[in-house]
Amino acid sequence: MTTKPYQLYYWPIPGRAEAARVALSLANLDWEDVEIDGALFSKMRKEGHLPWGMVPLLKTPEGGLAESIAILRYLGHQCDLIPNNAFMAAKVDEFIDGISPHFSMLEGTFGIEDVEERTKAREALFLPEAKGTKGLQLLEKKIQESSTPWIAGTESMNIADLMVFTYVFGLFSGNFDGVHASVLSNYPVLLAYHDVMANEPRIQAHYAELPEGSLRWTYQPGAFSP
Ligand SMILES: N[C@@H](CCC(=O)N[C@@H](CS)C(=O)NCC(=O)O)C(=O)O
Repeated sequence: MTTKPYQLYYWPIPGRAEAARVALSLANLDWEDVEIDGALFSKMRKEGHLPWGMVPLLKTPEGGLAESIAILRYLGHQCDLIPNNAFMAAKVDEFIDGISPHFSMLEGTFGIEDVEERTKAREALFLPEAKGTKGLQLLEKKIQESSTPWIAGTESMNIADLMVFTYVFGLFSGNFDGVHASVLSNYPVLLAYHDVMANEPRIQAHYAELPEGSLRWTYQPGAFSP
């Protein structure tokens, strides 16, 4: 049993929990990364620990908190990733809410048991006009529209940047059959944004030392350089 005041429950991949993990660290909170497996997930669900039947779940001294974006908004206040100006904070929320439906790029492929079939289905997502391609194109458009280096037009990095950076580049780690890092070479604007984020001092320090074989290589500077 852990004695840490904060515990984050999620699968042992970056996925929808990575932004929260980074925020917990940037906020210098005393936290534990609880990597769940199928058995623990079923137990948590059965025992009613998951308000919406899904992970991530953050246990805090005040109680449990689900939904990755709610968790990120909560932690964002503690690591200075939410603008003080109410309008700019709302613009960040607008960005997150607007982009969210375009994010579940691999949805519908996790249940495909045959690896070849799953690989083909995912490769097809990044063909012209397909869901993954449209999602990445939309992100490039939003990056270009921003008047600052940050995705929601803020003066400094914010929770929307953390969400986009950790989730999108995490898709290309090699963990998902059929999602190839080479796809990103078609997205120079996205790659330039990767450079900005990976070199942001707090992000760079966070990912500076990774264990051998870590899926998090995608967050280091130059990760997708030719
Ligand atoms: N809107 C939720 C979605 C969370 C979600 O899709 N979680 C997946 C793992 S990435 C899950 O727990 N799936 C289990 C299931 O659907 O049975 C969030 O952002 O937290």
